[in-house]
Amino acid sequence: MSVRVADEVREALATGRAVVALESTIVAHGLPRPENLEVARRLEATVRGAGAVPATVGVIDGALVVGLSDAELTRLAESADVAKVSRRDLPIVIARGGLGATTVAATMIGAARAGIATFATGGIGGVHRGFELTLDVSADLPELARESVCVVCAGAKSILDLPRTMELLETLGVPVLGWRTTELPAFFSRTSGLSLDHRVESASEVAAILRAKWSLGLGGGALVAVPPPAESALDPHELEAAIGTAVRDADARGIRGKALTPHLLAALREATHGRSLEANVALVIQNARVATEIARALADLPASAPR
Ligand code: PSU
Ligand code: MN
Repeated sequence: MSVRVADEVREALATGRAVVALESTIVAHGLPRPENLEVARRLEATVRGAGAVPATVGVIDGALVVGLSDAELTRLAESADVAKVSRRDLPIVIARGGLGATTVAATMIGAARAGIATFATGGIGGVHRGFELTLDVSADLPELARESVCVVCAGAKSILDLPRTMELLETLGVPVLGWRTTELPAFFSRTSGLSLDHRVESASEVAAILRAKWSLGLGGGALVAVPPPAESALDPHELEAAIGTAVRDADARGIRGKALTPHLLAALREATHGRSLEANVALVIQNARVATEIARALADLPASAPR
């Protein structure tokens, strides 16, 4: 069996308790050591503290694991060569018995197979700047159209082409809900200049929208976009120059494909010194809290309601 669901997660799901999925690419490739492991543990503790069971997803010795143990989480955070696993990579890493960190796309697949409907992350992948030449569009976007999982994020980083990312989400039929906002957040900053058509005020509102979507037979996910905490948010104008430089540098050095996102993240971290890391940690923790509220609201829906 290539999917392994942790006992605690399986029992929680069987008894109708709230469960929140978490990804591992952010741990292995998105955050520097040793903070990555600390953040991964804090995320799980946040979900627990808010009243749900956390299920971090990753590939361990060829199994797609939903609900990593602390030892497994440590392996992903500390090992030197952890594969970055998206939809296309899953069968290969599994067949070869490998170790891998799952992207938003692959984490959605794991969550969906286990029956988890809520997932918290930092930012999703999207349409890259210059995609008209490279066709670089993250596999996260089509996955959002495919798997019935609600993804709670802080929008996406402006290393991406955010207007085109929004267009593609619309085409794919993915609802994007602004969490107490009518503007798409851009991960480090609360603003992107892009307005959202739908604002939600509460977790029960999100749960009602998900129920309506899924009971209509409209499979696929939804995005809840949560603005990062104001105290640690960064100035978008300041970021723009650093992003421009990082994108041009990656292009000049021929960095593309799955290496591009981790490269841009690292370049941005350097350009902003420690402040981007602090902002990053604060926002994922907040997203884990919001996702837990949503998971609890979904678990509280009458049992007859389809999920
Ligand atoms: N964006 C971030 N931080 C991240 C990622 C994206 O701000 O850690 C990770 C997520 O795991 C996401 C993946 O699913 O990068 C997207 O990679 P790609 O663009 O190669 O699809
Ligand atoms: Mn890509």
